Amino acid sequence: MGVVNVTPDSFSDGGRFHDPERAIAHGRRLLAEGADILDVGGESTRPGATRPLLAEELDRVVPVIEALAADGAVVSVDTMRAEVADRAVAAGATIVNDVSGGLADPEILDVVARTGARYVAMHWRAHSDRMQQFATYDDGVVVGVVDELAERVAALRAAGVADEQVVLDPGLGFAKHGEQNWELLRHLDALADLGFPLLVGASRKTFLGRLLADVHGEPRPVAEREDAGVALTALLGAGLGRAEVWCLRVHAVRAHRDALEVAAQLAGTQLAGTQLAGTQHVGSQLKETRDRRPAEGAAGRQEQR
Ligand code: PMM
Repeated sequence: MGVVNVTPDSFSDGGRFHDPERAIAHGRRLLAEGADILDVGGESTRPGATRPLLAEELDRVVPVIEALAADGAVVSVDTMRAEVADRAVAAGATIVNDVSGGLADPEILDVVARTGARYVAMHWRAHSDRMQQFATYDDGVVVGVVDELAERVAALRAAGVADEQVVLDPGLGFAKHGEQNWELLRHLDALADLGFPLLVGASRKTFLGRLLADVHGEPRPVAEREDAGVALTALLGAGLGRAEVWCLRVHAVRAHRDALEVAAQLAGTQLAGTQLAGTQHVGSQLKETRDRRPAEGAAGRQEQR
């Protein structure tokens, strides 16, 4: 999954693709690099971020989704808002990527149930302006994340969302401090035991920067974390997370794709059968979902993650 942030303030790509035309061009470039999915987002979720207005978010993402979906791309919308999810699906998105797992705007679950879109439920506790205050887990981060994602699954089922629509995500960097992210990555099997495909978003995040801190303890800057992210992709591809990862959300698609090719080759498997397991299979399901969609649509210094 390649990231297309249509935001003026994303921590990882700093507003470079804020203009819709540039965002569309960027999405096309990521497709050419081998992305299976394009994740279009209009709200930055870096720690400390304030939220855009609904109208701003819609203006940012809808034209980009329309253009990329018209190209035939599988598009996901990165939003916490029901209204944005609804309009995005009408514009051609087939996946709703909700970093709040339905907690920020519970009506998003009704949109997902009604449209049949795939739904990524990420582990989340609070909005970005205060989320790092919530990084306490009484029974450890793995148990906490698994239990809270299980609650989200119950809410999804109650709203009428089918299990086949659901993907789970540990939410690296969201209400988690450095080591907690590694703990989750070492125990992805505990999440996989919930019985859903997994999505992992580690790309360029601060826990990688902290790992590579300089002698003064300063985290490695965002622009210099890519190699560590690619190494992580290769190792997850090789199974070191102890579970199959259905999807990796990354910024520099080509390098990560190459890493997965290497891991698959070394393991003697086909890429689609390993790290991006089910991508082709799921891709055809997604296309069916899109085809089933009703024509008119269903209705100071900033901290880094
Ligand atoms: N991380 C970010 C945004 N959206 N979505 C999912 N499902 N998982 C993530 O880890 C995730 C996400 C923040 O990163 P960005 O600012 O680079 O987009």
